[in-house]
Amino acid sequence: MKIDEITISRAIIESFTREFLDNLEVDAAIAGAGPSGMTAAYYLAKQGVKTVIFEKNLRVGGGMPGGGMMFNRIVVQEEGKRILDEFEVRTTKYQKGYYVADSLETVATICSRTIKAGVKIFNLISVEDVMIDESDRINGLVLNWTATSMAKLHVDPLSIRSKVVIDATGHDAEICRIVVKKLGPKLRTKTGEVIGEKSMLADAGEKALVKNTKEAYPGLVVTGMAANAVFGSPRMGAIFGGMFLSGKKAAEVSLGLLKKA
Ligand code: 48F
Repeated sequence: MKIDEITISRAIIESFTREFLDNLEVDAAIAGAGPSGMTAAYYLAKQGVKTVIFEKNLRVGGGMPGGGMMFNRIVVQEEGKRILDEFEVRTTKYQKGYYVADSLETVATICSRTIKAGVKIFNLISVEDVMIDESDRINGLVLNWTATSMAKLHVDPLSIRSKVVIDATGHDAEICRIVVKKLGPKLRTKTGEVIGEKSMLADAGEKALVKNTKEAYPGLVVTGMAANAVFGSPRMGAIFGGMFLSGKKAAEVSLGLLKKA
């Protein structure tokens, strides 16, 4: 068979376009393919929820590939290990209650399991705004190519509709900040604004993470480091168990919202 360049182009464009069109209306749309976003997506898809992730970067994994200060390992505690076991990510016991995993194996395995569970991940696409209904409830995302915003090109975005949106954008809590900027200080925090994360205090940070994983605004669930940033809890560094547990809880909270919708 003689390989034809135009058939390659057609295969890529048609296949991508078909999947993008198929994800214009979904049950759950997630901003960010870090540990919390991919874990939330995985558990939602396992329950038959139509789920899509938009990741602004070229690669997935968020803060995982870099491990702790570029030592590409992550640490999880007992509860976090149970989730890694479910994904079949290998861990090594360091000492009682502390397990170490290769951060690249973790990213690759979770990403693969998440996609195979039925989640579509679109990389290189940034969430630049939310879509709202007449009562200001969030019901979708506004998207643009990351390269467009990096080049500061004046290009209008496209939108997708979703019954529930999850902010899994990490330390910057980008979607919650957009809500405050565009819709006012109406988050379910003490001030209605993003409180901002506190300095490192790993045990408290990990414990607060799951508690902070909730609906922060009608139609918007917040997970991962974004949850601690929004509700003003400490950071925790390269321990990742809380991120996986938070992702799992975000899936549960979102399922509850979907049942009510
Ligand atoms: O930062 P990230 O890994 O967030 P996470 O899931 O996990 C936090 C840990 O990695 C680490 C930590 C552990 O103790 O503190 O920091 O809470 O992943 C967030 C992802 O969201 C993407 C970003 O590129 C990253 O991959 N992201 C951020 N803003 C946007 C976005 C946006 N506006 N649109 C799309 N993706």
